[in-house]
Amino acid sequence: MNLSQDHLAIRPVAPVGTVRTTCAYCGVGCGVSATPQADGTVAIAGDKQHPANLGRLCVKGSALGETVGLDGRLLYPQVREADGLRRVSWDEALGKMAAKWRAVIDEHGPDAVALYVSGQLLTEDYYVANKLMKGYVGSANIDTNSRLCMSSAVAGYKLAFGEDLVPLCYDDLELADMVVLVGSNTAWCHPILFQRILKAREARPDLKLVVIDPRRTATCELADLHLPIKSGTDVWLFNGLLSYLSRIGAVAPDFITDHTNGFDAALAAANIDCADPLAVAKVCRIDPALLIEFYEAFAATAKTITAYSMGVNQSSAGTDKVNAIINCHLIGGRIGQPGMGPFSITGQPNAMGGREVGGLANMLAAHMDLERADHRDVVQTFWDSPAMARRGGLKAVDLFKAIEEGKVKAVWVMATNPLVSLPDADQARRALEKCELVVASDIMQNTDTNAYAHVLLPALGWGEKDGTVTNSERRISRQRAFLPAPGEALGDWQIISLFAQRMGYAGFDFADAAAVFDEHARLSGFRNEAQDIPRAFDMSGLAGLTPAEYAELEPVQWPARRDAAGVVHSEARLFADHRYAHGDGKARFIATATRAPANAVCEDYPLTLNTGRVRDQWHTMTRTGKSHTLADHISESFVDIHPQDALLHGVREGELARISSAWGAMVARVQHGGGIARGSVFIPIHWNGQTSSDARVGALVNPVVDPVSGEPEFKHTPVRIDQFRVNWHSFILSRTEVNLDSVAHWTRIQGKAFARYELAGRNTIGDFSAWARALLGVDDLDADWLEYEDKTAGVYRAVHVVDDRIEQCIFLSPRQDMPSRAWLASLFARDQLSEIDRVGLLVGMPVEKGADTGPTVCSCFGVGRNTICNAIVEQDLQTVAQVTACLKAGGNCGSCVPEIKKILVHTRVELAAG
Ligand SMILES: Nc1nc2c(c(=O)[nH]1)N[C@H]1C(S)=C(S)[C@@H](COP(=O)(O)OP(=O)(O)OC[C@H]3O[C@@H](n4cnc5c(=O)[nH]c(N)nc54)[C@H](O)[C@@H]3O)O[C@H]1N2
Ligand SMILES: Nc1nc2c(c(=O)[nH]1)N[C@H]1C(S)=C(S)[C@@H](COP(=O)(O)OP(=O)(O)OC[C@H]3O[C@@H](n4cnc5c(=O)[nH]c(N)nc54)[C@H](O)[C@@H]3O)O[C@H]1N2
Ligand code: SF4
Ligand SMILES: [Mo]
Repeated sequence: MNLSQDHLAIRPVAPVGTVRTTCAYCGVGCGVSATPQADGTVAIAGDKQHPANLGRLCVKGSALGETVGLDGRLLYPQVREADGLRRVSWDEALGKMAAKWRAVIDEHGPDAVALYVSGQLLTEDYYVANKLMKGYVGSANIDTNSRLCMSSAVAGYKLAFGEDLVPLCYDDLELADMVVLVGSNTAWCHPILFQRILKAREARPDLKLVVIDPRRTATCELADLHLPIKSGTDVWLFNGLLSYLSRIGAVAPDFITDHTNGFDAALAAANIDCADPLAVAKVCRIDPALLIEFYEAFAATAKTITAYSMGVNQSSAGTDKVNAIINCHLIGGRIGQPGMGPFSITGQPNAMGGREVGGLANMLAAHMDLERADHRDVVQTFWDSPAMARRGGLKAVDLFKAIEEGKVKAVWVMATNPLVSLPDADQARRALEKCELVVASDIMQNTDTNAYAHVLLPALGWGEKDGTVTNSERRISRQRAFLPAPGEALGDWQIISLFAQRMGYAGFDFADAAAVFDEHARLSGFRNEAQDIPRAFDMSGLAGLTPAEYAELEPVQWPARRDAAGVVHSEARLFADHRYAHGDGKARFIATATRAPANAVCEDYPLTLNTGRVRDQWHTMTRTGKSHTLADHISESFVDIHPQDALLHGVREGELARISSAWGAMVARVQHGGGIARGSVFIPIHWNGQTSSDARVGALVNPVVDPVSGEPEFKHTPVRIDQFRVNWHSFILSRTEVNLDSVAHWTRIQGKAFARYELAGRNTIGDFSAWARALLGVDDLDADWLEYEDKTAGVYRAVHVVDDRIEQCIFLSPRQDMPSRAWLASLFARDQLSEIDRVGLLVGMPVEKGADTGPTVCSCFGVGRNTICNAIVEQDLQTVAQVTACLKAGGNCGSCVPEIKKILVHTRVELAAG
């Protein structure tokens, strides 16, 4: 495969003008303007009219155009046979699936089949998948990767409010006087929301930003207060806060009496071991003065928002963490008014749409309860369906256990990559290996999960598919197609509907996405007013749209109801009337007892593994991994460890280490990021079998789950770290794929017109030149091949030049200290190598000053670390604003501002020290 062509693989398109759509990534749900160009590329800009982002985009959103190429796409249905995959027709693929499902259901009942779906499906896809399983197959064995993401938030809201309701909207973040971010690296994971908060603080410096996170993240760099609590101690912290608020009288007695239940029990539970702030500070391992400062600020600030994400949800006490936070809002009646409340920030673009359609195994469509006979009746009547699931289905982790045990015999995985993202990911592999029929719907041909699928189904991807997504503030936005469908790919809802029809089910003859949306909107209002307490999830005002109205639907928040005159009324925030969804109309305090994470460190596994995201990659990298812009910021998996722990465990910065747990092992490069506390390590979630030989962190993660929500404890696994001994280090930049068979450890990184490989090996290399030629596939002895060798030092470098242009280069050393990748990458952008470049290549460093820009800091403008450091020194820059004025860095999405700030401090300290 020729990468220089292939990574740009483009489809022939007839330009359609600018299409307004919604970003493919995070739950902020930014509006995007996409303009396909005549040359097949797509120009991307922020949609100025979208209320979530008003024209701004973060670096991932800005780079969307680099990810829509057809290279690596899954384009045709395929079936696995003894000798590999065979291309088949849709008819054959669906026929094979339907025959097996029918046989399994007939013999073992409906619970022997399952769907495992995703918050990256559109609401229309998600709705049809749920209808199929719950109303036609008659099983609730449909769960979603959102189980791994925000099921604790759902459980907490349902316990407190009686319905899964996010009470706030984004504007509230700008109206608040204090924003507390708990377990949320917002600067990197929800960058546009973070920018909105920062902008609000610029205008109103009194707005206080507090971050509660065991790591000092990029988000903390710009916070007013950071509480680096010991991981897993959030319930102590918030129970302590509840106790404190009650003690100092920061309570709203009338609100508690009139609108809530359970206060006394919750307070009593909090007082058991959290009444003394000193004791709480000790458990949380923070300075008591810091704790008191936070408690005092919280007590004094009515307009406080507590926003939380995975540091809260992904815990064996996730639901309790959520309720401990909500309790602290209920005690002061701080909810339902502008600028205040408990805010679950959702991760995926359509996590919220999944909640609307009942995407989780324990929910029913339109926020109805699977456990309630009257609700089941409403839904079944509306669907006019032959069956109805009667009890909750298997939650993700249990589902994969049941597959391994042979209880579930056929599974259909859709828009998620469980072999990478589930905890104990090797168990997931064993499960799929054993399963009689694994079907995977994806947009990519090669994923870790697809390798175990018997049937592969090609889905339309972002830019090709059409439908709606709902963001964290309940705002429904359209994703619109602006590219033609590639190969034989179909929209997920279409695939599910075709399958349902093959199963003989009526009720799936939707004409288009608009028809599915209409049915979903109608169900949300069906018999809703007749309920004692109408569900807040009601978007019936959006039912009955004409196809043109659906096509042009503007972003709109639910509830969205139509009045008698036909005007749609949408609500930005909930609970202004103090009416909650429990039978008595009141909210509930939930007693939250403290408990430590499920597994503590021990002699064999003395460190705690925390996992999460980096700024420029999305999940398992099937899409962001295609972008060279996004590859530069952090290009390899790493394990962030405190320098003293590194010393203790015999690992060194820059070198490879093996990290292992009771469940599995992986390899990553040791890093001292400066933000990690002693006793823990942090590893990103993104790298997997397609991008690295052995950097799949899911294999290590403890599969223990929260007892209420079933959400796994992704942030707390006992691990050990050991040296990963190798004899040599090497890296390659190449316009063509290389042969990695004999390499002990590798990572593949997308470059602009080349791929970069970081390699390490254990074998002894006899003939350097022969070794290099074999890896790069250059057997022509007449090739333009420059090389340098120092046999005694074990150092070797070679450059393969074709038509005066660099084609490949390889560097080998027993040590990690090799030339700058950024400088070499810049040579691939040239049509011709100059003499000075050739000299540089052989001496292994740039000869020209400034040629090495260093690793990318600002991905939007491609500004490297060295460039920033040089500018600071040479132009005596003092502030981030000056760096931005000088180099543009940080001037677009702003996500690199925390890093620029760090570099600035560091460089100025070095300058001062001479
Ligand atoms: N760049 C990027 N952005 C993304 C994504 C992506 O893949 N890449 N994915 C999206 C998705 S699906 C999601 S769910 C969100 C996730 O967004 P976030 O929740 O912000 O991201 P994470 O990095 O998973 O974890 C957040 C923080 O929780 C902290 N933490 C760990 N343990 C504890 C604890 O016990 N208590 C507290 N208080 N904090 C703790 C971690 O140190 C980490 O900094 O991001 C979304 N946005
Ligand atoms: N250790 C650890 N593990 C984690 C987490 C963590 O913090 N730590 N976080 C968890 C969380 S919050 C999440 S959300 C998950 C995410 O984990 P996954 O959902 O497994 O990750 P993705 O890479 O987003 O997988 C999406 C898949 O769908 C494909 N795809 C993209 N678009 C479409 C489409 O339109 N249709 C179809 N059919 N397929 C499509 C992609 O190619 C990809 O294979 O990871 C979880 N796992
Ligand atoms: S913040 Fe970035 S990733 Fe999230 S929706 Fe907006 S542009 Fe997309
Ligand atoms: Mo997520």
